[in-house]
Amino acid sequence: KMSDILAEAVKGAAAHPRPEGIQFAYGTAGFRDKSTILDPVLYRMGLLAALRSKAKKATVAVMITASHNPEPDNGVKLVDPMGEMLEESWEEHATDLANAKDEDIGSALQRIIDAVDIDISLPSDVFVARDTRPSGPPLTQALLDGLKVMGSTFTDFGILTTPQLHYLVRCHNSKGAYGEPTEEGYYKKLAQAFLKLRKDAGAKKKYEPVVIIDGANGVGALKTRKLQSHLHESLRITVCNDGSSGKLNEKCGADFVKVQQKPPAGLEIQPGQRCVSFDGDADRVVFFYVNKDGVFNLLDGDKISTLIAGYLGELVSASGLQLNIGVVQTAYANGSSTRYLEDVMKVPVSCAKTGVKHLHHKALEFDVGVYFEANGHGTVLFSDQAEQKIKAASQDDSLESSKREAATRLTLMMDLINQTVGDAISDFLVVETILSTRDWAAEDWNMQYRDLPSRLLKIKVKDRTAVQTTDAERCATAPAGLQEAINKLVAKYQQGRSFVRPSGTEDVVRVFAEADTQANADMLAHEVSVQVYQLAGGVGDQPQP
Ligand code: G16
Repeated sequence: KMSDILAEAVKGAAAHPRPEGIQFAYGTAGFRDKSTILDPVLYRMGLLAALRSKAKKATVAVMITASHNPEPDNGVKLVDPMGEMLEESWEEHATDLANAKDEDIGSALQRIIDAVDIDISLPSDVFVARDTRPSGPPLTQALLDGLKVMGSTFTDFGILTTPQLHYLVRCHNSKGAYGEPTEEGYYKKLAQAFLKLRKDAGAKKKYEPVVIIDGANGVGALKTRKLQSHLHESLRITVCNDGSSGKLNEKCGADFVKVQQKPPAGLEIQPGQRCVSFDGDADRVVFFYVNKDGVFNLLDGDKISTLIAGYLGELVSASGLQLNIGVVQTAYANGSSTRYLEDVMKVPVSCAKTGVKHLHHKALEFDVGVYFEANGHGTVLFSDQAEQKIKAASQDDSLESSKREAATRLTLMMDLINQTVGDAISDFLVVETILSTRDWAAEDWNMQYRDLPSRLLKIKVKDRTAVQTTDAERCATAPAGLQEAINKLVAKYQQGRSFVRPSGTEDVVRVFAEADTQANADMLAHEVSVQVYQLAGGVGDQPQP
């Protein structure tokens, strides 16, 4: 009975009391905070996940991770049946429930049930996984308590990468059409596609099948080891920062490498050696190398999307299919990448707000939508129609063999790409495939266009919601006067561009700037930071250059 379930939910909250005076918010990637205060949030997300499953009449998933954040943090995000991010209208329900007082949980649940019109008597089923954080197991327990109170069935997969969980729930709900719903099935699907794409590889002059992976001391390292045996001798991978000594994300991982613009600790790198950094839950990837003069070169999400869009574009034309390809970026995309895509490659580019869900939506507008955040989070979406056309062409004996072969390669690329969400392991294999096909070293790839120097800073303020933005975060609407100040500063610099936005995963305001030289990008970022500090209620000392 409904009243019994609600009463049980309230009773269950006694073991997961909500601390006074904290407001939780479902942000860019779910809830993120110090792990020590998240227990009540996890319990409540157990309750919510069961409701979501009932509402969708399908299995949903819950991932426990704080991804790129430091090890003491943790977080939780819900995954919808086809492996998408939780539908946006439910973020409010999640926030409401997370903030409900223990005794008010019943009425908070009732509000959601009424608003969405959920039949509570339906069954619910939830897939659960976590990253390698030590706080993961107790937080999983809190989540499972919530699920049990709701009478939900569940499968706890233990430690997985975030994209693996997205993959599993899609496989399960598509009744295997997307792949075998097991971790092994994931490795098999990717490895089979990868090995087939390598078959006609031929002799290489520049591409070397040797790569070093920085696993951020997290789950990506563990899972890459598992993948390795499936790849046989096709790729020689050395996994560093595998968690055997260092701390998660500390001086390593994709976020560190991207923001600091330098190699992670724990790697011994030869000039030209291709290196790869994953983040804490392996949904982001960036590449880098050090040239013979010792200069660090980053190949970030923008370089990855340009590489992929270029290659898929070639395959589509070679197949003779009429499919439009577009790229989705955020305001963080390097200005050179946008210009290169639009002016040289003639590919349409759209700009979305930060957060994969926003990019994902926009990418759906194309037959083949390539979306990447500069930080390395992204993937490719093929519309159902595109997928059907490609598959049909690959089996059409009446087509010229070159067209059929191009279509066949496209089907293999579709298998290699995790279309549910950005996936470091899958994206890494996609890039390796393209580099090998093109016979490119990292340096050749990097030469496609030259990045404008940029700088990303973070500023602590009393309340980060004081900063508000519009136009895909490129323009600040609050606090008053901030955008005018930014405009004035930007005008001083050649090729200057800058914007600010409140982070959705950390308690800071982010400041981005790019300009003609590194010194200018640094100075512009600094000057804008001072404005944020002064106008948006900076905390602590004023930023120093
Ligand atoms: C998350 C989101 C990304 C976002 C990043 C930073 O990444 O999934 O879309 O770019 O946070 O977001 P913000 O600037 O709002 O803090 P991850 O890898 O930490 O899950």
